[in-house]
Parts: sequence; C-alpha cells; structure tokens
Amino acid sequence: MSVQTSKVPCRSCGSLNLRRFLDLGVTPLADALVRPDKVGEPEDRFPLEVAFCPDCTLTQILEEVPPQKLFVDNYLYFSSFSDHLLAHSERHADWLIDARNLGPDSLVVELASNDGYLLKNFVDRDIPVLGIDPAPDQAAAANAAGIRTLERFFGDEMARELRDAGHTADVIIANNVLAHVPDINGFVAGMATLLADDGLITVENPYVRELVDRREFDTIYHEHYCYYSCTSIDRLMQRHGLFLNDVEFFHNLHGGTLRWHIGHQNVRTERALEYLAAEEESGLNHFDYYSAFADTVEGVRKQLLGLLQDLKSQGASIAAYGAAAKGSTLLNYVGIETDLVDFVVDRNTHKQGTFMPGTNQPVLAPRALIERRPDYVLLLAWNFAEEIMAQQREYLEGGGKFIVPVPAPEIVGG
Ligand code: DWN
Repeated sequence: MSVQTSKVPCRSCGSLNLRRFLDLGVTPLADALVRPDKVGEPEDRFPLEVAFCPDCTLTQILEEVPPQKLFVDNYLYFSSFSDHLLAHSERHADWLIDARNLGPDSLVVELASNDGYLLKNFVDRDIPVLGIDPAPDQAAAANAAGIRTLERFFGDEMARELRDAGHTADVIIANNVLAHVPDINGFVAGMATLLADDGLITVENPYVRELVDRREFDTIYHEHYCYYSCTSIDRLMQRHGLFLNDVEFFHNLHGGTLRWHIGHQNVRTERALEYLAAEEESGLNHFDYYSAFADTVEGVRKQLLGLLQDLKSQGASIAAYGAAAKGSTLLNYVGIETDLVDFVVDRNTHKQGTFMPGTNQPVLAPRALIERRPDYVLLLAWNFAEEIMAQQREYLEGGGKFIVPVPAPEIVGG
C-alpha cells in the first residue's frame, strides 16, 4: 500500500500529517438500505479511505459524509434487536447504579441513546435519565417507551444549554457514538461541560487493535469516522480537561470492545496503565502497525470471493445473515452480488423488505432460511455469531452451514 500524506486535518489534534493505509473504494452508505421503490436508481457513493495520525495516534477515515445524511434521513439501526447487547447493557446499568450510588436525585445522560435499550434499566429503578439521539424513529420509540429523549445531535452548545438550565450529569454514557461524530472535540467539550465535578463518563467503542489483529475491515464504513485506542482516546480527552481513569475489555462484543472510564480527575487504575503501556510496546501508536493491513485485507477478499465462487460452481445456494452496516462494507468491497448471495435475512423488522446498499440482495425475515434452506449462509453479523447460531439451530440441524468471513473465511456447522 503506497503511503500518502493527506491534506485532511486530523479530527482530534488537527495535524496535517495523516498517513493513508487502506482504500476500500468508493462505496454506498453502509446503513442506507434501499427501499423497494428506489431499487435500480443511482445510490450515493463516497470514497472510503483510512488514515493514521502519527501525532495523536488516532485512526480515521478521510471522507466526511454529513451526519444528517447518515443518521437522520434513513437510519434503520435499532439497538434492541440483539439479546446479547441488551444483556450487556443491563449489566452495565446495574453496575453503574451500585458503584455510583445512583438514586432519585441523580441524572444519567446517554448520548446516542437509540431506542432507549439501555436507559430503560435506569427508568425501571426510578433513576432520572435523559436520552439524546438525532435519529427521529429511534428517539420516538424511546419516548413512547417512557424514556425521556431529545431528538438532537449532542455537542458543547447543547451541553451549555443543559448546564445553564441547572442540569449536570452524574453519569454520562456514550456507547458506539464517539466513532460516529465528525466534530469529536466539540462532542468531548460538551461531555466535560455537562459532567458533574465528581461524575463518571463511560464510553464504549470497538478497539482499533482488534480491528487490525482480527482483520475486521468490514467494521470500517462512513458512519465510523474514527477508530480508537486507549492512547488516542486519552489524548482527545485531556485536550478538554478529562482523563482516562480505567479500561474494560469485552472480547465478544462488536468484534472486541473497550469501555473507557473517564472523569475530571487525573487518576488511573493499574489496568489503564497496562493498556497504555501495551499500546506503546506493541507498536499500536506507530504507523508501521497499520502499513501492512491493506495487503491483509486484500488477502481476505480474495479468499472469501474464491470460496463463494467455488461453492456456487459446485451448485450450492448461498444466502447471508445480518443486514448490518459491516455486512454492506463486506459485500461491496469483496464484490458479492446477487450472482453469489441470493438474499440476506435480518431480525430487525425495519430492515425487512429493503435491499442491501450497492449489491441489491433483498432483506427478508430469518424464517426464510427454513423456508428456502440455502446450503450456506454468509454470517455478515459475525459479531453475534453465538447468539445467531443458537437461534438458527433448526437451520443447522437440517444440514445448513454458516460461513464466518473474518479473520479468515471459515465454514461452520452441519
Ligand atoms: O456502531 C455501530 C455498531 C456498533 O452497530 C452502528 N454503526 C450500527 C451497528 O453496526 P452494524 O449494523 O454493523 O451492527 P450490528 O449490530 O452488528 O448489526 C447486526 C444486524 O443483525 C442488525 O441489523 C440486527 C441483526 N440481528 C439479527 O437479525 N438477529 C442481530 C442479532 C443479534 C440477531 O439475532
């Protein structure tokens, strides 16, 4: 991969020394599932290139698609369609309530609260909450469920409005959102403004080390402007008077997720110190760690495309599971169209009846796997493999097989 320096400033530190290491082509928006009346019409496409900042270690894409286009106009992602994620969220809420001694005089604010999947755990225990999410349908679903939600993009201006109105947050939760924000300095400044002096912020995000080590290139799409490490997060936070206090790792969530504990106090647990030291020692803070990733990704592409073509040449039928954003990146980058994969199934009813961006497979309900019995199912939502395969026992017991695409294509089951 020829290394080129970009003239796009780093989203975190403003450096002009960004170094591009991966080009996934010009692709459609990963969550822009195509409605039936729009099939065949030209889809918006944008360059999907990834760069590393040698000055603050943040990995990021070079293109900036307006958030309005990504999260408001046609956003179909609802968090409540994963039992695993719901259980994870409930455990997190329970821990926060106990560890922070939350009660009726507390305030828990969640940034990018989606359909209220997480805040409902606090509401059930009579703890005041405020959800903030710009996606209209998700915010409406949360409010309908009794979870107070403001349909807005969060930033420092909104934080000041809330603080001026007398609101400070004892806990701020920001799960899978800091990757989705183009102005991360404004967003983090808002967190610092809104957080009570002794408050706690918990931020969850997939770990960029896992993205590279486990070849999870399909988790790269235009919604994800940034890809974080402990080091890059800490440098971003310190710019706004916040500090990385602790780190938790969840191996089986979204391909490897970190939960960062952040606050106004400059204190660190032994665990946080270990993560920061390991990132420096492993080379994660330096460009060479990323320089060979493009070749690795190209290898996965060739392997997967070859496997699917071989199976088709043997007369096999192939479907896919999970109309996920990552699934869209995978199908488009590898070049998996309807000649290879006939249809995609997904439990999210809002996605059923649409078509995959760029590759046009119809999205059906999971029962189609039993009705049509494809020989193989490409698992696009591989991050939920355990949950989905347990759910699809009948398909597997009937001789069906799954294909897990990363870190290397593998046939599972049967
Ligand atoms: O940051 C993000 C990540 C964390 O989640 C967001 N950009 C949106 C989303 O990305 P994604 O769409 O790649 O994530 P998921 O959650 O891996 O997508 C899973 C898809 O699979 C969803 O459409 C729901 C569906 N699903 C299903 O049909 N049956 C999921 C489970 C667990 C199931 O049992």
